[in-house]
Amino acid sequence: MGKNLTQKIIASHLVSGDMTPGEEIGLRIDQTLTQDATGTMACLQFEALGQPRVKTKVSVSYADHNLLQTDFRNADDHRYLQSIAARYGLVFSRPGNGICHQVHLERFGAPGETLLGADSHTPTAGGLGMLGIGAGGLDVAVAMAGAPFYVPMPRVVLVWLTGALRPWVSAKDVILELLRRLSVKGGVGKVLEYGGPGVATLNVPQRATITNMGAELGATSSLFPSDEVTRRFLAAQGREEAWQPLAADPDAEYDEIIELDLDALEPLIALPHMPDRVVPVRQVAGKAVDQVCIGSCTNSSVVDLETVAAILRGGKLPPTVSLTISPGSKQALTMIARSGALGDLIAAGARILDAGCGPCIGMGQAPASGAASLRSFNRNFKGRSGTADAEIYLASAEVCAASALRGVITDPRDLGPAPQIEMPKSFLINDNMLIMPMAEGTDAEIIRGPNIKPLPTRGPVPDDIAGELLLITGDNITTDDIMPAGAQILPLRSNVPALSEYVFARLDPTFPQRARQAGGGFVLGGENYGQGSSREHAALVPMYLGVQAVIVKSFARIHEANLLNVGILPLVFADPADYHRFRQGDRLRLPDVRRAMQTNEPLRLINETQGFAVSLRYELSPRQVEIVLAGGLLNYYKAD
Ligand code: MIC
Ligand code: SF4
Repeated sequence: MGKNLTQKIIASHLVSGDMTPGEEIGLRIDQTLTQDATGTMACLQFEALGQPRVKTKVSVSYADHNLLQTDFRNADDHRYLQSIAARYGLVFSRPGNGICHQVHLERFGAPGETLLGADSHTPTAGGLGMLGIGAGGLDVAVAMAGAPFYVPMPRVVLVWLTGALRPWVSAKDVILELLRRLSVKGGVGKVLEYGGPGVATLNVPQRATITNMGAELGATSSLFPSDEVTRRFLAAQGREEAWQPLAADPDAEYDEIIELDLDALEPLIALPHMPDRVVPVRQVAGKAVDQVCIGSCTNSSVVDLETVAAILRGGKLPPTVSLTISPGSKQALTMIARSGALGDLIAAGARILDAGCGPCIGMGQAPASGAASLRSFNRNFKGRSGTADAEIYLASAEVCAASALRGVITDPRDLGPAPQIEMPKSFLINDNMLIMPMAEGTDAEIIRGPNIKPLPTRGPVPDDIAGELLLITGDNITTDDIMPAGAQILPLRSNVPALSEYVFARLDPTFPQRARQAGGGFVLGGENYGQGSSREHAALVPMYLGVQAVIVKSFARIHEANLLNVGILPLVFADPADYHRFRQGDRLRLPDVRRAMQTNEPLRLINETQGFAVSLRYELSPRQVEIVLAGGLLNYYKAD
């Protein structure tokens, strides 16, 4: 039996386990990426591991999220990251060089290699045939130290593409269509592997838009073959030597097959407040928009920006619309500056922001109260923009540009012929914003500002856990709900005590105080708990507040791993109906935890207030049980 491409890359990096879906496998990691919102913690953890130098082929530390620098804190974090990179052998990508995923695709990605990133959109690299997986900072720190990354062997879904995109229909519409069909939990435990005759019609920036937003499906990764199109992209980046052809065997088997006819797609849009609330643009056309934001790791390549410029050329924004453009990389920004497209954008009235994440993570450009904001981004979770009652819509760069011009949500097909923008034959290469590490053995000084606080720690999990039920959440709770980001909070990512004031801030601002008063306790959740970002802070900070166990109907992969990495028990109701029997404030007890978990028995959760008990399961390998019982991954490694 032939292998699919996912199995081929996994097989060539397998260090433990067998490739049965759901079973834990250990993977050798070739490259890592971290960014400044997850990277400070990952670097503190790397320091705690006591290794002299990173052991990967390439590890890059990006500064792209925290670019507002409203006070000393962002700048201090960046200086710390830069000094760590110099000392331990990481490449440092300076603020202004661009968004980690975009820059990594341009300058580092390599077909057939593995990339572990402390950011959920790491699968963007799948546009190049590289297996990119998102993880918590600690998992990435451990991979930087040369240890394998453990993940359940994914089921592999073939997305069979036929036809070609019609004018004004874009790669964003491909992934929005998949979100419409599969929902935000439809990809959990899976890799989406693209195949079929439609693949060759998509260039690498288009493929990367699709693999990027596969994260919103909850997928472990998304992957395109490496073909002639990939070779041309790498050659245009001056990196043809990184190319190798890669494809599934003709007789490869898949766990599932989805057919998607590119010809049949039309412009789509995600309605507030979930990326899977997708409808055709024409269904909401005519709705007024107050703000349009173009950029993010989904849609900020030079091809996207040239397309937007072509649509806006000679036009003028209506007085009701504010338009911002955040380029994905310095490369993309320099290229539109040289081509004149930047001038067209500015002339039309666009505001040009730093090459970075910007409004996507709520670092500036919070919309006005109750405003409608249309964005070419990947997430529209409630409140993430910085304005609790703003309505955020997600669509392609084309739909965004057309709507900005008209002041209302617009199907771009109404604008007449579509601009034809080809991928450049050669990209402008200038790596002067990448700082190479110092030679091994150099005693580079590590510079810590006052905002960088020590890592919180905890002891092993006790045998008997009792406490209060602190909060009951619903389905699809995101890590933005658990540990919000944005301009006020993001600068605190290396300061857990300060961050702890904001845990669950959007769901229940009294949570931190109640958790402190109760000395910690339990949290209950519904389906797909912890979806979205990879931020380990959504586990680390609740641990700091004393949360002992999170009990849900089902977990999102990265968050579940982050919980056990900090020693919080990630538990699942054996009977999901039991979720409804609990009330906030109930006194709960988990007896006999260590013995039961060491012998792989279900746990019993006793509700002492209401006088009943329910059964709980956990989907953890024996290795993961040891980690969580040790009180987390750092304790586990230190005990080694
Ligand atoms: C996001 O898009 O939510 C982020 C910010 O990039 C996160 C990482 C983080 O919280 O730092 C992600 O997607 O993993
Ligand atoms: Fe940055 Fe947004 Fe991409 Fe996250 S999703 S890496 S915040 S651009």
